[in-house]
Formats: sequence, structure tokens, C-alpha cells
Amino acid sequence: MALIALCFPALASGADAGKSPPPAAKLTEALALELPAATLKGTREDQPLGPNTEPYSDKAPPPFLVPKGVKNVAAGKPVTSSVKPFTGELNQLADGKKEAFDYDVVEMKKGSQWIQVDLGASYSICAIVLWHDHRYIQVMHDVIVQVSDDPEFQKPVTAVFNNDVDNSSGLGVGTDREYFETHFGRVVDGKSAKGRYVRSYTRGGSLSALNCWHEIEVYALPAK
Ligand SMILES: [Ca+2]
Ligand SMILES: [Ca+2]
Repeated sequence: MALIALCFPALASGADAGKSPPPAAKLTEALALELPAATLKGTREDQPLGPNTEPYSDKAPPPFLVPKGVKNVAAGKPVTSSVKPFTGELNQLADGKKEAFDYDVVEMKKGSQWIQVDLGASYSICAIVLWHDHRYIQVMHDVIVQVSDDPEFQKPVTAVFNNDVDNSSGLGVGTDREYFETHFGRVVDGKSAKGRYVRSYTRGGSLSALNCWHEIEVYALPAK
């Protein structure tokens, strides 16, 4: 079996406390992220949300466990996109800056648009962390994250996240939930998917039809 599930969310305490951890847990540690400041503005009232949106929370999500030695292999790597941004430059998507400042935002026109990071080599991907526009409390639509060794994203493509439950972006019916943007970003389980390229889609949000990003990080180990 080529793939081993090394990446999984932390087990909750309580019912699982006291049980022996699975063997892979010995190799894991909590994913450490450099978080921007929280500057949530606005209100979540009256936003047109989908039927499958996680409740808003300003609390930190539970730790996400990864194997020791994972690194953000997207840092400083080349980024391409489906359309040229009209605000910001693509290299700002992997420059480590993700504060909720207007000058750290990359904005693209409406519709289903993607950004794509070339990691430079194939990796076993443990986590992909997304910061869309967290200047305001809002929900981004049709968040889809894919991994491939093909820069054109023809087959084979591994989809690791998809919350497009009505398939309005045409990449298949998603089963993940929509969520509110916060400074915590969103940790997507990479499921040990193997690939050199990570592509991530959005299709506007609950406040604006535009596609706005701060940063994407990819935590991975070299592919075996
Ligand atoms: Ca950035
Ligand atoms: Ca949709």
C-alpha cells in the first residue's frame, strides 16, 4: 500500500483520553502556524449563507497533528492563477504575509477562479492552510483544494477538500462544509496526497462576488 495516513486531526480529549494512541501518533506533533492578528470586522447577520455552513467561532480550532519534520514547502514558491489579479501580485500568496491589511490582499474577478502553487518537486502533503480574505467576517463559496503532479490538472488529480455542495463550479459535488473566514485560516487535511502542484478554487463569498486571498501554505514531507 503506497499511502499511509500519517496526517489526521487530533483526537478529542474526554472519551478518548486514557486510551493508547495509534502507532502513527508517536510520529506526530501539532502543526505550528504563524497566525496573523484577528481583526474581524462587520457582522455575520444577513449574509447569504449556503445550507451547509459551520457555525461561526472565534475560538482556535483543535490542534492538527502532523509527522515531525513537515515544513511549509509553498513558501516563496511560484504561484499562478486562472486570471490575473487586479489587486496585488501572485507572489504575495506565498510570501508569509497574511495580516488583514488591504495591501496584503490579492483580489481576482468573480466566477470560479483558482490559484496554483508549484512546489518544485513532488511531496507527500499533510496539510494545506488557506487564508482567504479575513479582513471581514464572511464565508467563501466553492472552496476546492486539489493536488496533482500534472500542472494542467488533468488526471490524476486528488481532491482533498470540496465544499461546493451544489456543484456550481462543475468539479464534482462536495461533501465538506462552508466556514467563516478567521485569522486562524483553514487547515485542510492533505491526506498524504502526493503531488508537485496544489490548486485551490473559490467562487466569491458571502460579502462579495470577488475572489480574495491572503496566503496559502502547504505542509509536507518529501514524497517517497
Ligand atoms: Ca501573503
Ligand atoms: Ca456552490
